[in-house]
Amino acid sequence: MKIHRIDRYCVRLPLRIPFVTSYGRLTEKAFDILVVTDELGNCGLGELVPFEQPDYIEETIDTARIIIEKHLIPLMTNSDIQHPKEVSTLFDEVKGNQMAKSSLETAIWDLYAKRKGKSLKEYFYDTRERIPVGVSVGIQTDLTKLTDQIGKYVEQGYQRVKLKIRPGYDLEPIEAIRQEFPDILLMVDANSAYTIKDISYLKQLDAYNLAMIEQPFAANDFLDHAQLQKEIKTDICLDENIRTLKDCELAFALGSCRAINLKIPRVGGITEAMKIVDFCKEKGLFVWLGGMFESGVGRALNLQFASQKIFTFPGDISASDRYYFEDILSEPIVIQNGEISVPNGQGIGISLSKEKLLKYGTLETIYTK
Ligand code: OSB
Ligand code: MG
Repeated sequence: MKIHRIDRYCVRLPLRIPFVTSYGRLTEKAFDILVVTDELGNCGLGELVPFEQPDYIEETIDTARIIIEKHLIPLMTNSDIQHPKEVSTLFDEVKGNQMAKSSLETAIWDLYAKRKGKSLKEYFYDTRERIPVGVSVGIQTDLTKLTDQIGKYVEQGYQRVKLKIRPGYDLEPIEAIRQEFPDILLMVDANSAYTIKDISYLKQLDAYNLAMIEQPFAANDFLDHAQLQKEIKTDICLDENIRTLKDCELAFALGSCRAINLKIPRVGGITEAMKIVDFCKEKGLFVWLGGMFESGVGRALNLQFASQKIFTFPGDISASDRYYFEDILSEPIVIQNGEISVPNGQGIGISLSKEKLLKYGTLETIYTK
């Protein structure tokens, strides 16, 4: 396929409620939508998801834009791509920068599926039409407000709650949630806020029937996580650590975790994500699909990928209105009975609302042939 043009919408969507994690407070999500146009006029869509601050991982939206324009687009447009699986190999000479890579790689998958007149999920194994979904809940120090908020999500049908924790905000909110919702599928995510010194403290989390504890320690630590997993009964899940299949192999070999939060952008796109799914299947490592506050484009991609039946655990894939007043799609993504339907158009299956994109963002052309 020939790439004739790449356009970029730079968008900022205000969040309905500020989202607080162990590393900061987010009131608005900035993201780019890349539109890759081929010689026939088909358009592939990709979302660029990194934050503005390098606090979750190193990449930021600014660094990713430079990598895309200066390094990735030239690699992609100087070669004749026959299949989207070639893109990650083409990008190999650029180290790291997975989210930048993913924005283009996933756009090429979308474009390829559209050229073939297929839905993206047709390229995955053993899929279904409706996906069980969960919700990620930010730090809310007023525990009455916290349980009220969770009550609303439970009413809307969300099948799993992930609570963000940090030192000083852990046992108490978990206790409050368990008092009100003794049976919900509950997990916690520390976004690297603890250290090995906290192991004996963290062992108290075993008392709350948590599905898993996500990323208690640093993003580049495998050894301390392995030590904790040895001493604690609850499954440890790695998020920030997992950028490549190699990271999964290392985590598995060392026993650093029993579960992986797989995010397509954090591993550089669909091709690497598929390899990780295969590895997890082979080794019996539990894998589920995470999120990055995506707008409708990234959300639709996540739904296509999560259509694979291996994703039994409700992912961080909520409806458009969980985070945003308005999405940038012509039709928002909605939850029904705790599930979201996989969009069934060609490619990722959705269409953009140009009106909403321009209400919240700007449009520029970043490549022409
Ligand atoms: O740690 O999983 C995380 C969002 C952005 C960055 C990191 C994380 C998250 C979430 C929310 O927890 C996931 C979502 O609902 O999109
Ligand atoms: Mg996480």
